[in-house]
Amino acid sequence: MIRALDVATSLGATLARLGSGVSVGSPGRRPQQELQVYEFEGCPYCRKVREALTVLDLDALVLPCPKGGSRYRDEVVSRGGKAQFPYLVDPNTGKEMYESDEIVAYLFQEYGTGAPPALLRRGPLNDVTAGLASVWRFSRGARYRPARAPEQPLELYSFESSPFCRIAREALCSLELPYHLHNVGKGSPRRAAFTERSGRMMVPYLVDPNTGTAMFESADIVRYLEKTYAR
Ligand SMILES: N[C@@H](CCC(=O)N[C@@H](CS)C(=O)NCC(=O)O)C(=O)O
Repeated sequence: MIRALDVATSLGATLARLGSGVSVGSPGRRPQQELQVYEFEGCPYCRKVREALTVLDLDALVLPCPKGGSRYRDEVVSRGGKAQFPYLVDPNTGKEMYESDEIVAYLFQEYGTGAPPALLRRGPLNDVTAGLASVWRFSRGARYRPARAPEQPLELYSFESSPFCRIAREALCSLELPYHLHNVGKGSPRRAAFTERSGRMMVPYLVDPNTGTAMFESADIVRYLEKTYAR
C-alpha cells in the first residue's frame, strides 16, 4: 500500500473510535507483575482492551494470535479451553479471562479509580465502532505470515489510537512477534522516562533486544520486522 493511503486508512481507524485510547484517564494502583494479553489486530474486542490499557496507563506483554497462527493461539486453548480473543492473564491476582467487556471492567476495577469512559462501556455501539476501525484497514495484521520466533520479546512504546502505532502493531501481529507494550498516551507520567530513553517524544518506538536495534518511524519498523523475522 502506498504510504499516504496507509496512513490515511490507519487514521480512519482512529476516527472510527473517536480517538478513544489517545490519552490517560483515571489510573489507580499499579500491577507488580506484567499483565499478559492474547489478542490480534483487526479484532474489535481486542481493540477495546488495548484502548483500556492506554487509558489506564498500563503495560502488558502482548502475545499476538493472528488467524492462521499457532504459537500463542494454542496457548490460549490450553489455558482457557477455546480459541477466543482477547484473553487476559493477570499474574497478580491469578485471574484469567475471556470477554472484552469483562476484561475492561476488571482492568478498571483493579487498576483504575472510576468506571470505564463511555467509549469503553458495554454496548453494541462500542463493538460496532471498534469493528469499523478495522474495516478501514482491510484486516491488515489479522492474518499470520510465516516468521521466525525471536528469543526475547520486543518492546513497543505506543498508544492505541495513534495511526502510526497501528501500522507497527499490525506487522508485529501478523508475524506473531511477542512484545512488551509500553503505553505512553497523552498525559502519561511515564512520558518523561520514555523521552529520556529514546531522545524524543514520538511513537511508535521499537526496541529489539535480540539485535540491539531501536527505531522510530512506522514504515522503517515494518521494513525492519519483515527483513529480520519474516520467512
Ligand atoms: N464477546 C467476546 C467476543 C470475542 C470474539 O468473538 N472474538 C473473535 C475475534 S474478533 C474470536 O476470538 N474469534 C475466534 C478466532 O479468531 O479464531 C468478547 O467481547 O471478547
